[in-house]
Amino acid sequence: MNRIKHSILVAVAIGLCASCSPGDSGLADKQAAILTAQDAKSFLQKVEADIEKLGKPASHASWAYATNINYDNAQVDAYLSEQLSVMWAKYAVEAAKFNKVSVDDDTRRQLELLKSGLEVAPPADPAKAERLATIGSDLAGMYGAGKYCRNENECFSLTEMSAEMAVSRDPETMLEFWKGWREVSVPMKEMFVEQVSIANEGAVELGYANTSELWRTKYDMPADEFPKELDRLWGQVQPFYESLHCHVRAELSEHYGEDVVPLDKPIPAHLLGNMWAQSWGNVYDLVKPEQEMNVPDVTLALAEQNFDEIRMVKQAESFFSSLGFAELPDTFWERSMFQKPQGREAQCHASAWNLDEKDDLRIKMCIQKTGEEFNVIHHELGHNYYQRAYKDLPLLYRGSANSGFHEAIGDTIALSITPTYLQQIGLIDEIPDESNDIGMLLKVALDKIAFIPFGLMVDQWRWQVLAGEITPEKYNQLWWDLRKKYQGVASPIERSTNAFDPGAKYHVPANVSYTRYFLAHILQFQFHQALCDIAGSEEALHRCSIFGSKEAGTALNDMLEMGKSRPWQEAMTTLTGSPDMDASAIEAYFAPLKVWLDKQNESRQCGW
Ligand code: X8Z
Ligand code: ZN
Repeated sequence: MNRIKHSILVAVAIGLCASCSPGDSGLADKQAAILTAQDAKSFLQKVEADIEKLGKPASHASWAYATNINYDNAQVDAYLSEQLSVMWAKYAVEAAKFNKVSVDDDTRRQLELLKSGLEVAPPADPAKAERLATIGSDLAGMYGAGKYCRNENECFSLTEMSAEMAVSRDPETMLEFWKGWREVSVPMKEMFVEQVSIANEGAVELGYANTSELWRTKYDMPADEFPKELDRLWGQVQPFYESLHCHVRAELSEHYGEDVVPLDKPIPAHLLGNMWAQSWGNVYDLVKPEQEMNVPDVTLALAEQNFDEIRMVKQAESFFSSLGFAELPDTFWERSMFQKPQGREAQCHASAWNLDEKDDLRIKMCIQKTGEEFNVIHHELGHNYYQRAYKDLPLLYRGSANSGFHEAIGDTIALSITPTYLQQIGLIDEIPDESNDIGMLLKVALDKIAFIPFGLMVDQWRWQVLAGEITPEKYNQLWWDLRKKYQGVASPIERSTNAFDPGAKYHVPANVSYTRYFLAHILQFQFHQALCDIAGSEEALHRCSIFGSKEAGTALNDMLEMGKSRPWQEAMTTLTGSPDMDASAIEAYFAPLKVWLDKQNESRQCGW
């Protein structure tokens, strides 16, 4: 579970100390009937102290492993993550003893957060808990060190293949890398199946039907209501997505030929400029309007201005500073990993950490000097500023209002990287006038709107898997059924029976829930809209940048500081004035593009 270590649950990670016996908190001897509200408070204090104590070395071990994947670091990471998760599970069980004790709201909320805090719950059987931790570490290592070898002498990392797929227009090369990367996940499947089975035993011991239910209980509403909430949000975006899909498919078909991209079928997944076909901004050139559009090329601008990795991060930091957030500490610059280290394996998937729950903030990335990665840097720093804002709350409140909030903050800021902002910081010379907006909006939609059904389908798959609703032989088939249903994309080739394509996406072997990104892609537009209002912007939503607005910064910080101390609906209200997640800000942002897309699609047959 500590795989959320990439930031969020670093301290809220998990585990048991070998010296902790079941009676350690002193509760074992007391009958529930005589437990008091004061007992509950003392219990939470002990939980906090013990988890903090073990969480710190566990975080450092995780960092050491993620930035240096080798056998020894895997052992230490697995051991400490096991200790922590077993400790958490033990306290989660104990928390239930207060179910009938009358306690104040704040205590009740912390007890509930303790019960549902794990992502992967270890069973009480020590051998099973150990096995669960080992599988977790091993899967992470397999993904992080994964490579595709064309032959004995020519191997490619995921970073290298992703960079090529972003710019390649050669279907053969794209298919080779697409297939190649999916060889890495074949050997993961057996371990994943075992992990699901052990984790479900642990979930049952905590009182949940299975891990799927555990994952769906974390949203301040009944677990069975939450999927309906997601369906509602998806329903709001779906017509727009289908217009975008229709246009992109038609243009790709024009470029590659109807035999490669048939006009009545899902789009082959290797042609969309991204290893997982999850965001499509890299094919902008193939689908852009015929009319010449001046859309800033940030990748080019970064190269022209000689930006290196550190300068990209400094530039992103300065945006947060302009809102009134304090600068990042010196240790951030000393201890972060900005580039792939030489001579050792590392987990390149970007992440943001707070190692000591104070100010030991860091990011871990293998930064590519592209506009896409400039956005990812803002995304990661959003995590760091959130972590810093809630660091003084009680341990169980140190996290985002709901998982989507953590993922949305940096993206919200990145929505303010408008042409006006780029000109202000000297990355471009002139601000394109409004006649170029369709180009800019199309580029953003290719990244953000195309992502939304992917953000949804990953956990539609996982919830079924984690609930034991489908058998391992059907895992891959279900994955592609959902890819088709939600995204309208298809595997370019028949998948072999041993393929485990979900394992080729970081969050599956890392056990990080994915609904967070679906939510974030809705929330970031709501946050952007609210902040633009607060900043007093009179521009159209897509031209608004909150750069330099201390008012917007203060309003954002007010929400971040709440951590998860209140239901997310309250955090939402604090910033936006409304308790609901809602996609109408997306409609407002992209309004001109929707009109344009519908016109392009007039004589086209859409759907798949
Ligand atoms: O995993 C991430 C971040 C780290 S929290 C880089 N993202 C998702 C992904 O890469 O699949 C950001 C967007 C979606
Ligand atoms: Zn993130």
